[in-house]
Amino acid sequence: MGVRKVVQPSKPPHKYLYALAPRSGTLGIVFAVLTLLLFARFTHAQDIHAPQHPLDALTSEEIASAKSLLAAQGAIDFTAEFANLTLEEPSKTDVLKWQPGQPIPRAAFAVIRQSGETFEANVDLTNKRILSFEKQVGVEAPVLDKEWRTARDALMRDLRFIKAMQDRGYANLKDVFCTPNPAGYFAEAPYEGRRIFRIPCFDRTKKLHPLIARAIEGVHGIVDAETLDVLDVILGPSVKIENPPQHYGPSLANPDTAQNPVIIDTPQGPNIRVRNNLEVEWGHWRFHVRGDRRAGVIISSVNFIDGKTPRPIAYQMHVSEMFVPYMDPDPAWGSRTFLDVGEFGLGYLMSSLEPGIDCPEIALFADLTLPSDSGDAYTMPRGLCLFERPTGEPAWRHYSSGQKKVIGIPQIELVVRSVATVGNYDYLIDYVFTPQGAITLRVGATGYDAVKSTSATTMDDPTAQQDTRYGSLIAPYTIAPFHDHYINFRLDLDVDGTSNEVLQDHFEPTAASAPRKSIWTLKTETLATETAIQSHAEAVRMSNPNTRNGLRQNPSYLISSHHQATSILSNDDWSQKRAAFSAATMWVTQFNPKERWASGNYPNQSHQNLGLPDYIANQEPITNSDLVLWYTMGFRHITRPEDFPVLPTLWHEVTLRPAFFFDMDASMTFNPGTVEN
Ligand SMILES: [Cu+2]
Repeated sequence: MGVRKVVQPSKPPHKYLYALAPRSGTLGIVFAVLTLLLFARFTHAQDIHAPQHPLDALTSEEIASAKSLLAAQGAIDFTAEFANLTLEEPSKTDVLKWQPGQPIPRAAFAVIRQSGETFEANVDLTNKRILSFEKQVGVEAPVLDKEWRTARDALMRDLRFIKAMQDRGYANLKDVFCTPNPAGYFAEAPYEGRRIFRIPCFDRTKKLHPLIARAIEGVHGIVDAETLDVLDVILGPSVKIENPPQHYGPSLANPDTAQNPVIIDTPQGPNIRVRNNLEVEWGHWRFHVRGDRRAGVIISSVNFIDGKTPRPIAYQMHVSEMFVPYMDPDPAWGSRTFLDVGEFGLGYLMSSLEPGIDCPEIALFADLTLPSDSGDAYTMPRGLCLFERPTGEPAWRHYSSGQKKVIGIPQIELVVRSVATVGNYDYLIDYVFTPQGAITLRVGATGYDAVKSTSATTMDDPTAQQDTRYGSLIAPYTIAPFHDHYINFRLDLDVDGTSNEVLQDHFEPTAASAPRKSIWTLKTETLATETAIQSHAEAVRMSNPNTRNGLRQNPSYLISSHHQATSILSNDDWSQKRAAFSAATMWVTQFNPKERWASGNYPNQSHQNLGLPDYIANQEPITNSDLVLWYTMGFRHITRPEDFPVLPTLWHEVTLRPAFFFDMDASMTFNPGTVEN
């Protein structure tokens, strides 16, 4: 959506150091000094330390080196813009074989726009040479910052647009701002083969709330980003922007009740250890984290220490695509069929995390190094946070009538969080690790609803029923069109090793002898070839047929889902063709390092889905081999007044839960800690 990166000034780290330190005494001072050393290393690790792990993100020096190699060898000139410049991962086999202390091969992958064409480059950073530089035909690279601004400015200079705005009462365009949207694809002949934006505009003067501009209906522009030709100014019925009612506006946010603070604290210090760049240890968990311009955050090498043995669970987990289609046929709204990961990139849209709002004050915050459009590195301050929290619930408990007491332990979990701000929406993306060996992937949608203007103030107004056919009246003069959110996670699970298979547990109603008439029995099917799994009514597990737990059962991880809406758009709808992954809850593919994105490598203005439907087309066998499970988290958003002025964070999740993996509850060996009074 219309988007800018928000780069907030970095806050001095001592604030967090203080929060980590014991509260008083010599021990506290020693702790603070030690933590200062650790923390300084942690926050700036990627800028000042050489890579320590084959999957570490590119450092700023490596980004500079890749760009200068491309320039020195004449592959790029000063006009080149980078839609990506990120780590080219070593092969999975090499990473799995790698041991600390061994050499770390380093390579970069770049997507470059130059002279209206798109190129992919592979650069060997270790040996300082370009491995490949290839033109990509028939694709559109993700949206770049400069073209976003120039396309917007071109529209605002267009005489047809100026006249349309004057007709709507905007003699001064300073009262108007416009936000180019990725255009999607609808097979419209005049735009075929062009790189275009669709550009709606907003009134910046008569706000109902300081955060939310009001949409100027009935005019939007279509601009060629390359030539800056304004191809069309599309006019429709206008809606007069009325002054806000008296009780709406800034005063709305005044709290009328006092509240004592409620905080998360680790009074004796954190249990999280961060080694090298972003190698994390917490309880029995070990994993690696890096930032990436497209995926946002990538979690790799996830192991659980069982006794003394590290047991692999996932080689890699990250968001692979996000599809947000709006359900209003109005030409300015129906084209909003966003594929935010491929059109922009979650790392590109990342916003800094604010201590005390986004993450607890005690969280560990990491700055991330990311590539800018110019191919230079920049630092995203506090792009990631890690924190432990008590859930306020028992991990388990039982009231023993024999002992006449409650036994149990409190539940504590580790959260890895980042936020992508996509226009009006903010998506919190969490990976939550539990002592029981479960990993929950959570997406929290907040920010505010995309809004459309109406003349109706209540549902009693004569036009209100008609106006709200495709959305809800969420405030006077304000409709929020209905829409969906589909977030696909690429889950390269390796349960106890790379050779896995996917099991589907079917529940079968079965006749039973008296006194019962029926029970259900379990029938487990092993999936044979790459496939989409349409329904999640039954259990799906990633299992290892080659290893066994202490009870001689094949270990598996169960996909335990709560938000599994799938798209009900027709298959011939262009947006559905481009985001076909959204029609199935899960997809299973053979591991292939080139298959990474659910809607393909280049979803911007794509004509078809070259992602998952293409990946499974050859129906490769999936028995006892290295597999990737792709999970579509889906939710339909029926907008409501309670979404106004800001959207209370709506959480959606899926849990990867051990099943026959351990010999017993893994949290039995977890010490939740006690606080001395
Ligand atoms: Cu929504």
